[in-house]
Amino acid sequence: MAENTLETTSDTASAEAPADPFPVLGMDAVVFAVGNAKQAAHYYSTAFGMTLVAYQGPENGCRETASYVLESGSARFVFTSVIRPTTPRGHALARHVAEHGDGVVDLAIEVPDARAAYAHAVAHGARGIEEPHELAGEGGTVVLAAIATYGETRHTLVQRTGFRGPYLPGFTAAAPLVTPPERPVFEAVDHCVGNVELGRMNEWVDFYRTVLGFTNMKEFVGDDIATEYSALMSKVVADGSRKVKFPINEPAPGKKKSQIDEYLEFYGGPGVQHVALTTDDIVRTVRVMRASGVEFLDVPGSYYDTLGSWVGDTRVPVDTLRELKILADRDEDGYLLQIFTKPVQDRPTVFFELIERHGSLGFGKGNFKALFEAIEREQARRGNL
Ligand code: TYF
Ligand code: FE
Repeated sequence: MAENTLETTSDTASAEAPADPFPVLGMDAVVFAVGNAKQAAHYYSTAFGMTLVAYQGPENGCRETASYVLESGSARFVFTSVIRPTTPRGHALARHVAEHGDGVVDLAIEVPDARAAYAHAVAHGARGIEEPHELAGEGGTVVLAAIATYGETRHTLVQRTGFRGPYLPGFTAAAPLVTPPERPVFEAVDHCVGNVELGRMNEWVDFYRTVLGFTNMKEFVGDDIATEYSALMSKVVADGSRKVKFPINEPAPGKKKSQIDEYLEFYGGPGVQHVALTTDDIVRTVRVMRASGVEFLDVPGSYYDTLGSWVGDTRVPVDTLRELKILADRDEDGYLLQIFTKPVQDRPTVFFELIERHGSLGFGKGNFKALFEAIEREQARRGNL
């Protein structure tokens, strides 16, 4: 009897997964502060195949800023610029753009309960920026709260309940700027990478572990790779369901100036380095984007001479990978194809990655040498090596 009870108890315990301390539904939006949101909306429409869906500005009651919301698959980007620098919010945004250039101000996360998420984060050491507050309209409500992360970046926690509007209350639906592509050029946000100062990567990894209940993913760049050629250290944290993945980089002292130091110098501190976007057809995506003038990192032909021998068969023939400068990597779970744009603004700061995953949960560790050498060539061209 006693034995039975005990067994029942332990069976129940092992059948139920431990409750996720910080449930997450996915990325809600990547929010950029830019000098000219109108032109950014045009670039991301024509060059990245995104579709304008919503707008907020002086025409619909916002006197300080203009914001454009663009989508591709489940990915949502918001571009905001200041139109009146004399108001407090206008002033803060103008100062952000003056200091950092165009950059990411907010990695907004959709959660089932924003009040609970905010309370958990603040109770575990997060700096609150916006207390939870509810906005109503369009058939439902949205609860927003925000916490600070590295640099001047924040995480807005977004809870949508029955809300049917195009983005948030206050935004109105907008027509596409150009004819939308028949199929999205990319599908979703895969991961968002932060650059932090020398020696602070582990602090930020601990922040995500304690404040948001995230866990480490196995991929990391340690001392060995760092001193050999990458000049950076990197660890990846993700929420319990792996819907949101945040690698964190710090510079590593090496023979040459780290690409992370270059970023920190030109961004004026820590911030978002790259946003990776998933595609189920990277060849098509890269052809479309190259044809629209997006620049990608160059990869030497020698990379492809040996690729087939270690990466094995991939969906895309090596000759096509070589033509388009797409990288490939394989691990025990499968393989991935990936490519990196050059920085998309004048400062050598924010860039994008396109990634097509076939089982692999990694980040392209096998490509770090080729990738970081390509980045170093770009650094040298800019006179920053
Ligand atoms: O997200 C990642 O970890 C990979 C690898 O400057 C990477 O995309 C890391 C640092 C970097 C470029 C790519
Ligand atoms: Fe990446």
